Amino acid sequence: MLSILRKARLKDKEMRILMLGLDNAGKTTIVKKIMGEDVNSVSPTLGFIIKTIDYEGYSHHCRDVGGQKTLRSYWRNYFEKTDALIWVVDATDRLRIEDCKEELHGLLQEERLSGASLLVFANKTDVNGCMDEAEIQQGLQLNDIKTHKWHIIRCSAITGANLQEGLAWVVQDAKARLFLY
Ligand code: G3D
Repeated sequence: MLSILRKARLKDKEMRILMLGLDNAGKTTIVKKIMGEDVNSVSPTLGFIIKTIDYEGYSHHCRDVGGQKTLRSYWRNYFEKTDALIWVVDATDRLRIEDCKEELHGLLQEERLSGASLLVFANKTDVNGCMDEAEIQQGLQLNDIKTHKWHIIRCSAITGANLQEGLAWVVQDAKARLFLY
C-alpha cells in the first residue's frame, strides 16, 4: 500500500507542506512573497489559505493555517498526508518564544506528522535586534527533537531573503524520502 502511494506521488510530483506558526509570525506574507504577490497588504490569517506553489517542477500544496489560539485546536484537521512542516517563528517576538516552543513540541506529538521534515523559518530577521538562529534554536529547544529531521534558517518575508533556500531544503529532504525510486 505504501509503495502504491509513493508511486502515485512520484507520478504527480506533489508534496504536501503544512505551514504553521503563532499568529503574526509572517505565514501569509511568506506565502505571498513566494507567490510573487504584493506583501504590503497583508492581514493576519483568520482562516486557511491553500495554495499550490510550483517549485522545481514540484507542485506544493501549501496550507497556511491561522495561528490564533482559538484556531489551534483545528490544526490537527490538516495533518493528513503532510510531507513537511514549515514552522514560522517571529524572530522579534521574544515574549512568546516559550509559547511558540510549547505549541511546536505539542504539534510534533501528532501521529500524522510523524516522518515529516521540519523547517523552522526564523522570520523577520530584517529587523535589527531580533533573535538569531542560535537563540531561537535554544528557545524552541530544537536539540531535544529526535523524532523529526529539522533545519532552521533565518529569513525575511519582506525582503524575500532565504525563502527559496528554505524551500529548497524542504524539497531536497522530502524528495530523498518520498521519491527514492
Ligand atoms: P501571519 O499570517 O502569520 O498571522 P502575517 O502573519 O503574514 O499577517 O504578518 C504579520 C505582520 O508581520 C504583518 O505586519 C507583516 O507585514 C509583518 N511581517 C511578516 N513578515 C515580515 C518580515 O519578514 N519582516 C518584517 N519586518 N515584518 C514582517 P502588519 O503591520 O501588517 O501587522
